[in-house]
Amino acid sequence: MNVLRIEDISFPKQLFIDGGFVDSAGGETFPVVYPATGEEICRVPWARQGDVDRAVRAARRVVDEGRWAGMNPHDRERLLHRVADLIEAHADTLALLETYDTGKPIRDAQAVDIPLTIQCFRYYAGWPSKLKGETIPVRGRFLTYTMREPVGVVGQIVPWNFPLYMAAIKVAPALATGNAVVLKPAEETPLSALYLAQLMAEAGVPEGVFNVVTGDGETTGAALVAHPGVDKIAFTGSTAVGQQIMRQAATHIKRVSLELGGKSPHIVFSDADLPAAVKGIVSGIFYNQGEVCLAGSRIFVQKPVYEEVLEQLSTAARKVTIGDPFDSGTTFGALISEEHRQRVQHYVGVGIREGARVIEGGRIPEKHSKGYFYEPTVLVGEDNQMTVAQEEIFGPVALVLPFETTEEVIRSANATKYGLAAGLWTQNVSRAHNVAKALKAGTVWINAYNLLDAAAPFGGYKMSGFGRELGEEALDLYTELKTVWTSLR
Ligand code: TXE
Repeated sequence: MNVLRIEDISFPKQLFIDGGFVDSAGGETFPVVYPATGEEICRVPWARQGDVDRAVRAARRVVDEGRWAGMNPHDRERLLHRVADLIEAHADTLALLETYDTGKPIRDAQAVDIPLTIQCFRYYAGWPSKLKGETIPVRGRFLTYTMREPVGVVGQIVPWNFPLYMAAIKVAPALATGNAVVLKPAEETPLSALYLAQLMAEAGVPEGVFNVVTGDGETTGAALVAHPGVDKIAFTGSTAVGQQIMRQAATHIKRVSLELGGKSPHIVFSDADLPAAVKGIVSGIFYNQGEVCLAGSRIFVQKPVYEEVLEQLSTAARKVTIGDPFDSGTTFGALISEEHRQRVQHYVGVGIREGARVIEGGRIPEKHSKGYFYEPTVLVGEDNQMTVAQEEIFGPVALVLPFETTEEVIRSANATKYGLAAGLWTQNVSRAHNVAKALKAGTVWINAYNLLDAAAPFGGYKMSGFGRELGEEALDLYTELKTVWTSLR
């Protein structure tokens, strides 16, 4: 396949602050690596505290002058639609950047990351003119009403698994509700956020409304979290960093919303449509190389169909096409980094030591000596307390556990510190809804898995975080509610 190269795509690989592309004040940069070869493809600025401060001050001015929130809501809608149109017009380039940054198959970037991003911007583009308050029937002669106001300056810190889509989930509702944003993409995957900045400028989004600072977590991300000019932090990433952010945010009682890790149960009852269930399991754990917070990584299978599911799952895992992400036939790309691949491999070793058995994968594929590839892996075990049943691996490692009764599987499924998502397969409608109700998870899929829609809220229970992104609910994350009492005497 004749592939565009990164050099062919011209856009400034610089920080985007106050409507312009600039270098970091100290001129420092860091490399962007293509995970499928391990090669450096370009460098981007490393924003230090001073650069973050410049971005926050630009956003602060927008908020203090009311330039964005005060705009006619219909004009804000038009601008956000224009951003969506431009993303659509540049879809091929953005998909390519996502693949270069993440090592994911280009077909996934084209079919999922970019369309979901466009849908997200379109969905929130419709909201500015619909942000209504209420009148409240209080005692006596008062007119009491509520109105929504933007939170102000929002710092948004996103991970590397779906770089542009994770940004869109946060940026689109924040801008729709009149906030100014400073976005920090993950250090592994900064390119699509910078490209988005260019599209924002082209669409005519006013200066300072949207800013991007590239850099690592410990300096750039932490500077954003600590900055007193930031009113809210929206974060997606590891639970450990989420905890750190919550602690730091306490200093200024900064608003925080967190979308963190998961160890989602995926349950197959013996009356399930097994071929469909196995397809769901494969997508649940191997899609995006398992680097998905929603990954269905604990697969509970009812005993009468346990052996059959294992067999079908092994066959399906062997059929996954690992290879060059730019090859349109590739369904499984590289992991994000060598460090991450080692983490995945370490977990497989721990699983084996704790009694799990590898029935598929568990190795670095020989064919792919360059790049950070790892085979789709299926472990079987008995014990839901094993490390690999409790800790998020964030890679292509399925753990299959047998169960007998519905009560037992509900108990095991909920016996985790996480609560992001869950899936279940059965043809019994009552069981499906009873189990869905009993599962402690923010999203439950019945006879389906891995579905998202801009209109459907999504977020976690327990240590998977709090706050709901997407849907109407995300508007709550980016607005303050003001109550006004007026005496009518
Ligand atoms: O995440 P980090 P990492 C989980 C997954 C994965 C593990 C580690 O289990 O294996 O986390 O991945 C920024 N202050 N998830 O190390 O460190 C960082 O720069 C402010 C689940 O990549 O949490 C990046 O932009 N920001 C997850 C973002 O946080 C900080 C997606 C995520 O990085 C910071 C990613 C700090 N102190 C990883 N430290 C999901 N829920 O989808 C880091 N960052």
